[in-house]
Amino acid sequence: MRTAYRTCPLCEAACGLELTVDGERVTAARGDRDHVFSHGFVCPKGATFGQLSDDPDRLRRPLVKGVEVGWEEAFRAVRDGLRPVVERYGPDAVALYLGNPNAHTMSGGLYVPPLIRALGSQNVYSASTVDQMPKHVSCGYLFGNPNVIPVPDLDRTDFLLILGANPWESNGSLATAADFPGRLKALRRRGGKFVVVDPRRTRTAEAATDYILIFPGTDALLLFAIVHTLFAEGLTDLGDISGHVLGVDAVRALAADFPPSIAADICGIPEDRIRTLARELATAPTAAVYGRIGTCTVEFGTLTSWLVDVVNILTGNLDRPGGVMFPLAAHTSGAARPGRGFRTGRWHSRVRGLPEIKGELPVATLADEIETPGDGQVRALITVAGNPVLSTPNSGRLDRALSGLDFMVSVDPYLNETTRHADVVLPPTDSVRKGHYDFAFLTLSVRNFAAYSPPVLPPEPGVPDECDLLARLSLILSGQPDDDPALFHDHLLRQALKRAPDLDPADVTGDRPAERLLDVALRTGAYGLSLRQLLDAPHGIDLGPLQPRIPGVLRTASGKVELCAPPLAAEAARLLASLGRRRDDMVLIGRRHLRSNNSWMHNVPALVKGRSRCTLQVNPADAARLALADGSSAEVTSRAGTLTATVEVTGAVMPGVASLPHGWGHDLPGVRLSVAATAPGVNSNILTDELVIDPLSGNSVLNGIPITIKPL
Ligand SMILES: Nc1nc2c(c(=O)[nH]1)N[C@H]1C(S)=C(S)[C@@H](COP(=O)(O)OP(=O)(O)OC[C@H]3O[C@@H](n4cnc5c(=O)[nH]c(N)nc54)[C@H](O)[C@@H]3O)O[C@H]1N2
Ligand SMILES: Nc1nc2c(c(=O)[nH]1)N[C@H]1C(S)=C(S)[C@@H](COP(=O)(O)OP(=O)(O)OC[C@H]3O[C@@H](n4cnc5c(=O)[nH]c(N)nc54)[C@H](O)[C@@H]3O)O[C@H]1N2
Ligand code: SF4
Ligand SMILES: [Mo]
Repeated sequence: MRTAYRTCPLCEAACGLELTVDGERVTAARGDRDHVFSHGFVCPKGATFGQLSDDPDRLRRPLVKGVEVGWEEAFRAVRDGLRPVVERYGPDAVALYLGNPNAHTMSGGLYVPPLIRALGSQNVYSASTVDQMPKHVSCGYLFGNPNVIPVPDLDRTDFLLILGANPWESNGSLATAADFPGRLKALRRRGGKFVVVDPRRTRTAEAATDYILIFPGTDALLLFAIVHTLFAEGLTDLGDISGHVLGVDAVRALAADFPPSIAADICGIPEDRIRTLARELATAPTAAVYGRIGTCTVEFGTLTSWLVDVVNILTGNLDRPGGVMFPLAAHTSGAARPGRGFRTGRWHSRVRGLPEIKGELPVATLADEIETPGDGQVRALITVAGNPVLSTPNSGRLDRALSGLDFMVSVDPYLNETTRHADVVLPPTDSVRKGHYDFAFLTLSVRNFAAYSPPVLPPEPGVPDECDLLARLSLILSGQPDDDPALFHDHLLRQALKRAPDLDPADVTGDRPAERLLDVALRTGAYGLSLRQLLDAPHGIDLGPLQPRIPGVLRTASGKVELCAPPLAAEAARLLASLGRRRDDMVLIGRRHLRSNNSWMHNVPALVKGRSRCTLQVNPADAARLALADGSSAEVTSRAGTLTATVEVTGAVMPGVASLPHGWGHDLPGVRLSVAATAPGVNSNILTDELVIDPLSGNSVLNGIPITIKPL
């Protein structure tokens, strides 16, 4: 028996785990009390870390047409499947879908970008367009770099406004904060306040100083009304960054059209409450506005995400302690560079003409590209760590489209709703045998820190690491011999060293390819750290509270914060034009549960035991009106599809709103998830509509879906 320390890879909170290892098994996982960031916090998911490795349904060997084969045979099948498509139809005929766990693996951070380059296809899709793309786009326009996203300074703020996020269950997103609930409790203990805006009285709302119910999809109006009030009452004060901001008057002009009197009715929030919210934000010693899924996965997602930061900027809270700030991760240099600004639409999707954003196309149009014949039709698909059949809109249609592909390969540990369509499934080694560094989330952390976890167990002989898998896929796609991934690893290291001319290659250390790449990034990074230093610090290295970074962080053409980019002004006009629309009688929103993780942890017995959580929540008033009894079945219909769900009558959702979680529906044929199959639930994305997107980001609209509900 021994103890090992490792960062939890299961959500964005990046907690330190203390693992008990008995031979080849992790028998227990608890919070690492000495961790510099999480201080012993662990949630029920993290506590099951070892059980994922033990899951008998987890694939350990590759599958070709559902049959277990050796690794070389599997790669031969991939080569034989992909090469002819590329050679006959060109690279655009191969699409790539990247799922969420790529943000939680080193292979995702280091080997996915070169995989995309090796593929050379315009058909790159990811879970980002069912998630945070609106925030990337709004920050791209504001700051010139879509990956520069300010996070709420949770530990120092006096007033936090949370819109469309439920960190009590999700543990936070686009704000890495281990023990987010604990940090919110500390905020209140030090005399601060936090207010939650949500159509559902969530656990976060219950713990808040105050919560405000809002009709789904209307946050842009609420925020515009706040901006209107700030100007009308002379409450704007940009503070120290005022010399670095352009476009304040243009925003003032836009906001003139959106007084609280207009927002009140549509949002369902009294005018006075909107005004006091504006005053609270402006007069608190420090304040931060934070928006997440409920502000992104809506029709005006980019506009809403932008308004979140407009309020932060106008109240003087951008880039100051207690406001919203830019983290500085150890693998990034943080050096000031001139910028060229942000733009989208370097290419367009073939069928719907949707603009490219950050090198990808909206996943809402993947089925179009597969189903529509013609030049450039998608005929083969690679998925890496994704389950789009459960997680993307009108997934019933995508499910059918996938069966029409010539070839599909998935890098995934499970035979699930998506990978059952794959000709070849390549299972990655499980997390216990992977090293871990959070390339994504350390750039979003509410406090700067760094941590690296070496693999807890050594590699199994003859089993490739996930970096090897992606290296071999890249070699296949670029038409090179693929049997030796080391060729690719060396190529990446040479490229990294070329970008680091001051670094002596002989100084670079690391037992594995990913470790050497990390070492280069750390040594050339903002703090001059090294892999060795992180290996010597199993509980992480604290790098202190967030520091102001304007103007060095900006990459706009002007070198300033560009508050009112033309595409956003045009969206404001579209919002204004939408005001006359009739409100839908009943709309669907999602929700998350602490013991769930999108679609893929429903096979862990400890997490799914007890009452089914996949219920359709409706307000008692709607239940009475629609004759829906608690526990009964109801048929739910949208433009995209129909499903049957179990009704849960609860005052937690506001009238006119129903809530169904996503990631369920594990009863499709060919799926090998024996625990999940015992309580499969239903797939809420049967109902979401692939034709309605946030135009600036291509993001799917997953909240506020018009539905009808009928008792069965
Ligand atoms: N209606 C609705 N739909 C939603 C959402 C919503 O709120 N409402 N949320 C959206 C959001 S925010 C997201 S991020 C997406 C998620 O969408 P996806 O990323 O498509 O789906 P996941 O359920 O996260 O599936 C992750 C897959 O990765 C596999 N996996 C796990 N670990 C690893 C690993 O280490 N390596 C590899 N190669 N594979 C691994 C799992 O087996 C699973 O197949 O869903 C979106 N869909
Ligand atoms: N336990 C658990 N944790 C997770 C995940 C999980 O599946 N389970 N998924 C992870 C992932 S990939 C992500 S991206 C994060 C997401 O992290 P969060 O954004 O915190 O996740 P949600 O719980 O979906 O919170 C979204 C909230 O928005 C509300 N909402 C819906 N529509 C609207 C609207 O129009 N306006 C407003 N103001 N609110 C609205 C919903 O009621 C819900 O409470 O969670 C991560 N953590
Ligand atoms: S909060 Fe997230 S990172 Fe922390 S233990 Fe739970 S799943 Fe893991
Ligand atoms: Mo997500």
